[in-house]
Amino acid sequence: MTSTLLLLLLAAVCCASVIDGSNGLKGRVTATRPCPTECQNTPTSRHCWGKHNISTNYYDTIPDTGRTVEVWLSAQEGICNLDGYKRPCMTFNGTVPGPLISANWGDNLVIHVTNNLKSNGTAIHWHGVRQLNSVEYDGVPGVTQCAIAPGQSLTYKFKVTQYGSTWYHSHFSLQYSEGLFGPMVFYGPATADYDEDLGVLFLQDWSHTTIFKAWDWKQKYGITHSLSNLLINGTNTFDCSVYGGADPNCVGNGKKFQMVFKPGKKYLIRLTNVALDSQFRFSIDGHTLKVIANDLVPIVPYETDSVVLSGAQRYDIIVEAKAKPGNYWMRAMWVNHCAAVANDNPGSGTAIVRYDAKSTSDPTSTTAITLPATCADEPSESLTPYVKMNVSNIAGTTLENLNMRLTHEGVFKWTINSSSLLIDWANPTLKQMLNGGSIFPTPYNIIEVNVCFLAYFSLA
Ligand SMILES: [Cu+2]
Repeated sequence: MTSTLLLLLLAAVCCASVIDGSNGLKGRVTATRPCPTECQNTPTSRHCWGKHNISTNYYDTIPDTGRTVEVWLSAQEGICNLDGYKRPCMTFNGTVPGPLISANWGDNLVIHVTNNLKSNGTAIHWHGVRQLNSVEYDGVPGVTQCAIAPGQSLTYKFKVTQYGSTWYHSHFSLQYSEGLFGPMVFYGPATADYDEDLGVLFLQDWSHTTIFKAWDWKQKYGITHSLSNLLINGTNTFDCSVYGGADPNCVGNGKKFQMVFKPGKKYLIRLTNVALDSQFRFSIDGHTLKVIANDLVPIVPYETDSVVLSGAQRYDIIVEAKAKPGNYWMRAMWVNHCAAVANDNPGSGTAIVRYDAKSTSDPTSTTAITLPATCADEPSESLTPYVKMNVSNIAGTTLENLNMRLTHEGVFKWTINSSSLLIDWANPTLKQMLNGGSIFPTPYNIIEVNVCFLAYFSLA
């Protein structure tokens, strides 16, 4: 009994204990060797992650780091000048994009959100984050929670079961397009090596009028207000002369985003499309992109000269600095033919890659890449998940009729089976279900599915 206990204890302490039972002393530890060092994640071993690695099935295996990352976010109003034009906006902690939330795979996140907006409720969604046993923190007002009232706070708590790149944003009305979004990075292994992680690179569109005003005009008068500009990581230039030089809000001090490359280094860039409308085709003149992850799913790497991002999508790319040292345009080509709302500066989505940090000149590089002909995603044959998972036992499918209708107030609404849902913010559906509710009004379009099917259903 004692020796068994000893054996178990030693085995627990040292994973590589050698047990020799051949000398007749069954179960006695006769020799040990040092534990092998856990696989370290370094520039030449990005597939490693301690006891886990890039082959670990992250659906079944969730590391427990025992660490909690605590973050405080304030949703507030202010004046933003992102491209040389001052306008009212909404921010997290005073900046657009908001502060980086980062954690390790297996950490616990505790995020305190305070609503300091004057008259709007809010709720924050962690885009693409698996809310395993924490669905009440998914951040969808009227579905998983009541909106946070002005002056109130809510603490979101969830476990980081995935790794990769994503973003957080208000899920309340149009607030994210007013600036209420920020980067979220979960560190973990990768399917290819890189030297330096340059973080999230946001591709965004931007309006010089508030989106709430634009929405109001659309609803009341049917006028579609075009957006004004495109931004990369929340910044760009803007030519005030188009406003006749008479608009006092156009101060014209916008800047292009810049990145500095050292020759021979490999950089990880976490591309994220946070636009209100449409896709981007991203490229860097003179450089090849190695794509290693899509939407928190590590993929078998593939090389390409450009990558197309639909709304809210993320692609992690590795770019090797092996062009002739100089200045190069980084391009987020806005796919105008896939947009419902026009942009006054559809060609403005550029930033600069420099090999010399001191250089201030504009690149003269060119590209042969053109806008995609269709509004399709990256080709599905390029997107092979690194960890194979079997999804063949989905128990059932239902076919529902998605459409649009024009209301008598002249507003377009999405429909499922000809009805649209105006959610009751004061009575979230999750609460209704927890209270045993089983009767829902027709607009809720309740579709009965079995438990297996439900396991694959995701909110928002
Ligand atoms: Cu989202």
